[in-house]
Amino acid sequence: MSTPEPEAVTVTLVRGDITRQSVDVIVNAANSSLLGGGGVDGAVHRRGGPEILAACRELRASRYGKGLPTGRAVATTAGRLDARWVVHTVGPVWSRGEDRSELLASCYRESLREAAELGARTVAFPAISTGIYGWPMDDGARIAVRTVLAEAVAPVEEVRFVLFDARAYAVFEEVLSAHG
Ligand code: AR6
Repeated sequence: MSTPEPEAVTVTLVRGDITRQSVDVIVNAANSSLLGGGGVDGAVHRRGGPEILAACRELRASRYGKGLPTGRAVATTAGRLDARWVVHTVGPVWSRGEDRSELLASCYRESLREAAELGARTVAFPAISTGIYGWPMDDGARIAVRTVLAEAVAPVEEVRFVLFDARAYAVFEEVLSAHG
C-alpha cells in the first residue's frame, strides 16, 4: 500500500491590510488577554466589530480564565470581516537573551491546526510578533515560511501572508524564493 503524497499548500504574498482580505480564516496577532490591543489586533477588532470581542470575553470566562498562553491559538467568529473565522494567536515578545523561536513556530502550527479543524481552505497570516513584539522581520519571515510549508495540511490549500509594508513584503519574497 502506498502512502498518499501530502497536498502541497500554495503560499502567496500580498501587501496590505489583513482585515481587508477575503479568506476563510484571518489570523490575529493577539495578546494573552484576548481583549484587544494595537497593530493587527486593533485593526481586527475595529473592523470586525463587537461580536469578536464578545466571543473573546466568553473564552476568557470559560476555557482561558488566565488568558491564552503564548504559542497557542483559538478561533472565534470573524464578525463583520469578510472571513468565516478569526484565529487568535499569541506571539512571543522578541528577546535578545532567550531563543523563543519555537514559540513563534508554534503560533503558525497551532493556527493552521485550528484552521484545518474548522475546515478552512484559505488562511491569511500577518507577520506575527514582528510589530509591537519586536521580532526581527527576516528571522520572523524565515520561521513563518518554514513552518507553514512544513505544517499546512488539507483542507488548507492557500496560506496568504499579508504584509503591511514594502520592506516586509520584500523580506518574505526573498525567504519564499529561497524555498524554491
Ligand atoms: N494588516 C497586516 N499587517 C499589519 C497590520 C494590518 N492591519 N497592522 C500591523 N501589521 P503587530 P505583534 C503588521 O504589532 O508584533 C497588539 O497590541 C506589523 O507591521 O500587530 O505580534 C497585540 O494586542 C507587523 O509587521 O503584532 C499584542 O499586544 C506585524 O503586522 C501585540 O500587539 C505584526 O505586528 C502583538 O504584537
